[in-house]
Amino acid sequence: MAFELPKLPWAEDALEPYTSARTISFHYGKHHKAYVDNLNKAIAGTSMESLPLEDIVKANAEGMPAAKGSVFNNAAQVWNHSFFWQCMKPGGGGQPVGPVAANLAQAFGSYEQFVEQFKAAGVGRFGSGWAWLVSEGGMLKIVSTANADTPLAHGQVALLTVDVWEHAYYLDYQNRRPDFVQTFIDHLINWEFVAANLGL
Ligand code: MN3
Repeated sequence: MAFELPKLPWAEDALEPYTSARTISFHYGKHHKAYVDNLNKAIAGTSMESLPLEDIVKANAEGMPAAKGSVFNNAAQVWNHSFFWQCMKPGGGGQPVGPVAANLAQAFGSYEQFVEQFKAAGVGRFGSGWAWLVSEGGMLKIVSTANADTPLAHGQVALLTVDVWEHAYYLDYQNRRPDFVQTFIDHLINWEFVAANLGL
């Protein structure tokens, strides 16, 4: 069974004006689709064809005995993007309420400190990659990963991510990555998805 490009959780223009339909059409319709197509080509005729995506990512992570970098890169990018779309929603962002807010305050001291650290992780990632809120051993933390790397490969549970590859923002924000990350925080985060990932 080949992997399929998952449906977006909203219409391509639903995140405007914060992320344009044009950005989503390239990011989802070209970049994400290419990762799916390349993964399917890479695993065709191998024993990986019958594995769940998460298992393919973990088995091909750096340092694993049978790891293949090209399989990891495409499988992890399929997973990362499918996760990323769910991290956004029209009318999202801003300070969460309820149990998620309490979890952030407990882990980072305040919502403002969470924002500062999450933004620093996204803006400070040199080159291409991702900023994440993860849970590791029951503790919330903020990490950034390079290129296709993903918390799945490090025993961490992903709770929230923002894609900081240039293709995620260049059409709308050009070189202004900090503005994109701030806008993601203020207007796009799907806190209900984060709550679900926390088991709340
Ligand atoms: Mn991307």
